[in-house]
Amino acid sequence: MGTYSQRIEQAIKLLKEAKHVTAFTGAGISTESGISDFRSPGGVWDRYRIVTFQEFLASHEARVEYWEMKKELFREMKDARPNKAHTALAELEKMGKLDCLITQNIDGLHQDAGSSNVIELHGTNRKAVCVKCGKLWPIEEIQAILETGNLDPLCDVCNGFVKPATISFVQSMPEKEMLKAYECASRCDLLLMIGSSLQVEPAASIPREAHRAGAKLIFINRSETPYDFLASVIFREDAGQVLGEMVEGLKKII
Ligand code: CNA
Ligand code: ZN
Repeated sequence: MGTYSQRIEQAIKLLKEAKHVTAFTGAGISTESGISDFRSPGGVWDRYRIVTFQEFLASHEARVEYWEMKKELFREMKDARPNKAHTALAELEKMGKLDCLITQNIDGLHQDAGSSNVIELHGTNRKAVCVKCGKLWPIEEIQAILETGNLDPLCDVCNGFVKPATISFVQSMPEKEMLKAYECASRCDLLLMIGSSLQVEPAASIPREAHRAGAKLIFINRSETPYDFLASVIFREDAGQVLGEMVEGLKKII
């Protein structure tokens, strides 16, 4: 793997040489902002069962169970601020060095950090949507309803079920976003993969697609992934530190 400083140097060199850089992020980029990731023990996800989209549509009990979990997650996300890793990606974009930012996250922290071209593959927790007519609300409005004790809010237009504007398990992926993401993956010559266990499909196919199309890959992830063998440089160190140093290093040589 090489020493840390060798890998940083190598990553900065790849970044400098690349013409089209795409970043692909997962829950791990937000842990340093205080939001638990999916697989680490003790997080929200550890304490609640996953309610699938079909279950959500089928029963009142499932919807209540779902919203209970979301209420806790909102609490965690409410005070979260972008960390060094989010800021570094926003800076790369401003330097003209990042074409696309594809995220599996639903926390909105990339946008808070100043990134403007964000492809949200799994939707956003910042809004709620009626599953029947598509009406959207800022999440705060629905949160206020939940706080009154109503854990199965209904649409005021069509009486449909209201759900956060995220993609649930066994719900189909947003077509437009997936297409854009594949386009970015196949066009880039360098892909930065940050904070994803790459266990959720089809999102995990994005780095595979970039590799197939000839791009080099840099992985910044605390734990192993099934696709580590595709990466030219691998960091197990924290995303904030690594991305921070990469971008600082790049600034000095361009
Ligand atoms: P995951 O499966 O939890 O993987 C996260 C990965 O990040 C793990 O392999 C960790 O080792 C690694 N990691 C954690 N912290 C750091 C760090 N500071 N630096 C480097 N690596 C770190 O998460 P995925 O994104 O792969 O799973 C996909 C799901 C989880 C997506 O659908 C997300 O929408 C969903 N999710 C999103 C959020 C969020 O928006 N912040 C939080 C939790 C889950
Ligand atoms: Zn409606």
